[in-house]
Amino acid sequence: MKRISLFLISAIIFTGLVIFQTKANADDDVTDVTDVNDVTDVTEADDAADTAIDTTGRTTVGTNIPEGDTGVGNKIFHGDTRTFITGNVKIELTETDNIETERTFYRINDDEEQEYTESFSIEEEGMHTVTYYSVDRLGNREAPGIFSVIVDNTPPDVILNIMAPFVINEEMVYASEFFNYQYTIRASDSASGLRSVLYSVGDDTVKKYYLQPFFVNSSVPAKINIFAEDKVGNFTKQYATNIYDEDGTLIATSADELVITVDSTPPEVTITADKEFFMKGDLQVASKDYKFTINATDEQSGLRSIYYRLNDDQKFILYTGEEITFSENGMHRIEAVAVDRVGNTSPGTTLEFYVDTIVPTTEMKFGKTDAPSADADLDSDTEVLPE
Ligand SMILES: [Ca+2]
Ligand SMILES: [Ca+2]
Repeated sequence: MKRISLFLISAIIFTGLVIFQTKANADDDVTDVTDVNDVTDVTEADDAADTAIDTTGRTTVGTNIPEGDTGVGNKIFHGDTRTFITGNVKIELTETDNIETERTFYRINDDEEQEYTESFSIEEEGMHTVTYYSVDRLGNREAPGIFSVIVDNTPPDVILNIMAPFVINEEMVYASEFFNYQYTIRASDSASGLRSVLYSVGDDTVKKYYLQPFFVNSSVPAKINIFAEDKVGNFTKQYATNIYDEDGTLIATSADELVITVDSTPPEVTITADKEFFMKGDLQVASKDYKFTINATDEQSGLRSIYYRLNDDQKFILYTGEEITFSENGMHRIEAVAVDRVGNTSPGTTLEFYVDTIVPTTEMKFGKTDAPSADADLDSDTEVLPE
């Protein structure tokens, strides 16, 4: 019978170390509850130690994300049913015997059995079974211990999804300096599992990612640094990028390849009458037959919509190409704004004019005739000669 203890001291020394302890004493007690508890305790201690060494250091606000794109870790992680290590973790076999142990042997999977002389590691990823035993001076041979570990050298997979209401117009991709880009990080680790995901926006402080999208206001996508770590300390800063428009259409898989043109120019709006105004001094005068239309153009992202209001209206309403006419006599005003497809709104364009509906009035009176008349003598400009 054998007894296996698993000690994790990776927190104390730089390289992780798994120790399988073998006892050549055949009478020794078997797996007892205490051992299980010990393992559990050690796992917790390991987690705590990991926190002390790595996670805390990295999550502290203002800490930079470590250099390097990827790295193979050196931690040991006890899952509910399985133990994970990396190719960097050293496995050590220690033996005890009541008299004296002679030699210890081990075998990895179905490989050839070898004598144990120093700690070893398993580079190859996947599930491995280590079989080990010792023989004492008197030829007593321990029943082999078997322990399975899963080697995980692969850092988490990370995808950054960027979404914004991009506009594609004539094969150009337009954005606005008012855009709030939405960033979602998807990280997963198929072996030991994900421990944590940290990110920073440009040179800003490092934050922990809590599965919630975050938003950054900018004209083009911000540089996002992502640091994802699995439970055995493999980390990655490399990630795939998907850039989507608001409808969820994938428009690029790299922020570098995507050429974004920032449209910061609102549409230009014109309000026109179908006939020329009659000018009375500076006053533009129209009749009730004048028909007004509103036009807007945007050379970049394109026009989205036009809104207008008349006279003292409080609210703008959507303009849908209708002809606007006025039947009331007096001053009138048309005010229009236009919005382009990335959301730039033009300042108000106003046209003021007078609509004249008042008909002329004509009076008839008798004027002077060329022939002198009796009345003519009374005209002031007629010189009345003295008698
Ligand atoms: Ca992994
Ligand atoms: Ca524009």
